[in-house]
Amino acid sequence: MVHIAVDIGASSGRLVAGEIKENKLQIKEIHRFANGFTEKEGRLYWDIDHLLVEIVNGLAVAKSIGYEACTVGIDTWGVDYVLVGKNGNRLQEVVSYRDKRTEKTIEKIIKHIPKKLMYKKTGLHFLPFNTIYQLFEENPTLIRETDKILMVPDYLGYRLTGNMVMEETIASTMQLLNIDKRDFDDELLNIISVKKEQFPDFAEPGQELGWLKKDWFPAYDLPDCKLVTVASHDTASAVAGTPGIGEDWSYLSSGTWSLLGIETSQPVISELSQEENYTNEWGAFQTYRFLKNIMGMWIIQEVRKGLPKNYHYSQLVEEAKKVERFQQFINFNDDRFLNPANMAAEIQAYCKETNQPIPETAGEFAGCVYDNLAIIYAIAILDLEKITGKKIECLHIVGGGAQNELLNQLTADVSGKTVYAGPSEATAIGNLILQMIAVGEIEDLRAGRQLIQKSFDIKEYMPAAIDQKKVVTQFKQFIR
Ligand code: ADP
Ligand code: LRH
Repeated sequence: MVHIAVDIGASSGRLVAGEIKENKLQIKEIHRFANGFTEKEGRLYWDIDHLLVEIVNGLAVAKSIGYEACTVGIDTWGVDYVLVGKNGNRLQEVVSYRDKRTEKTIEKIIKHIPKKLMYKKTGLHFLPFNTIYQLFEENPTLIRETDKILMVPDYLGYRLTGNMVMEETIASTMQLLNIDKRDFDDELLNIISVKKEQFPDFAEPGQELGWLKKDWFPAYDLPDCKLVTVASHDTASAVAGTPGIGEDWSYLSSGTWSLLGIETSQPVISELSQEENYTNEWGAFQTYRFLKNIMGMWIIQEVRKGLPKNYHYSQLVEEAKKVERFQQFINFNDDRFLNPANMAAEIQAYCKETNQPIPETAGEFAGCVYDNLAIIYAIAILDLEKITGKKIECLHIVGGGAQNELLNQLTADVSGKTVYAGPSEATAIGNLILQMIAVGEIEDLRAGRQLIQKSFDIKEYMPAAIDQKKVVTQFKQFIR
């Protein structure tokens, strides 16, 4: 049977068809489209209606190439949501998590509840854009008019089937769930004046969502699609699609964000994990994603926008290879890089302030981004080992960024760990694997990961001997 993954990240979306043939998972990208937010009257919004149209366009492509019937799963980026009124309509445009409205909201919320207690209850990292802070900043009248708050992938599923759920992996990114109760935390809901009834019932990955209402889209010739809830948070799907075997592997889901962590069966909540801002998001099959959000490819995406020439990412990698390594040390995880007006200028300003060489060319910018990301990844692995007391043997890099062989090698070199890169479409693959488990084509996640291992080309990068302590120490001088 054919399955279709709808995977929408912050920079692009795609529909990927997958089926098992000759004991291998075969995938085919059938539709791809750009994603991004735009500014309207000082606020940043996603174009959610356009995303819906692109999904339907992609399903029409599926039909045109001969897929008559399939299952479909949707995953998207985390934290953002849609307010839906009593008549089922969207009450406002979907605000992007990079909007500045929540810049100071963590401080406001922790006046109502100690940070430590909030971390203990939720296990979630403190990022200014978590759903809890966004809802706190919403117009109270609009919140009162809201019948249901739907996370983005759940809203898209609703617009295709008419059925509302709150899939648990994406729900966990809200920082509103109590990790012990595995339900909403009443105290946190009270603080933001939102009622539990304003969310739909929880759903787990693998549950049936419903049939695509083809008659809602009369202009299209569509296949018969049964929608299945997958791990609707893209990072949860990416981890499900990472071919780690055994116990000692870590992952880096490398897209707009770099999410570096381990899969655990229990949350890890300690003073140290809070101090280093590690999170425990919920994964498929009651696992946890103990990970760190690292600013990631967003930095190069934003630098690229401002370059005089239109560089392909692979060209930027080639340019970066030509420059000397470790010319600047920049903590890209600093909030100043979350959404500056001009990323290249922000990097230059930082270098000037810290008396470091100022990048000018495409290669110098890309080189400085990749060098520093490699160091940040290496530090994140060291911290993971320190927090968990676990020895990590290797790092699996998946996502679009896994195609960056310079960064893969640098990451191996600075971390001293063996890096395995690929698949670059791990998120869509994880989405497909969960659909296949749901219909009984694959037994479990472990079998799914073994299938990925044998179906895709995974590149190995062995660490070269470099003085990793020196670069890490030099870098740490610049962490505020
Ligand atoms: P998201 O799902 O968050 O939108 P992706 O997983 O699609 O992100 O990854 C996008 C990133 O992958 C780009 O920002 C870019 O840095 C990287 N990338 C894509 N193609 C290549 C390539 N050929 N070489 C190196 N990096 C690439
Ligand atoms: C990656 C991601 C990440 C979230 C961020 C908002 O796409 O879902 O896991 O923290 O977007």
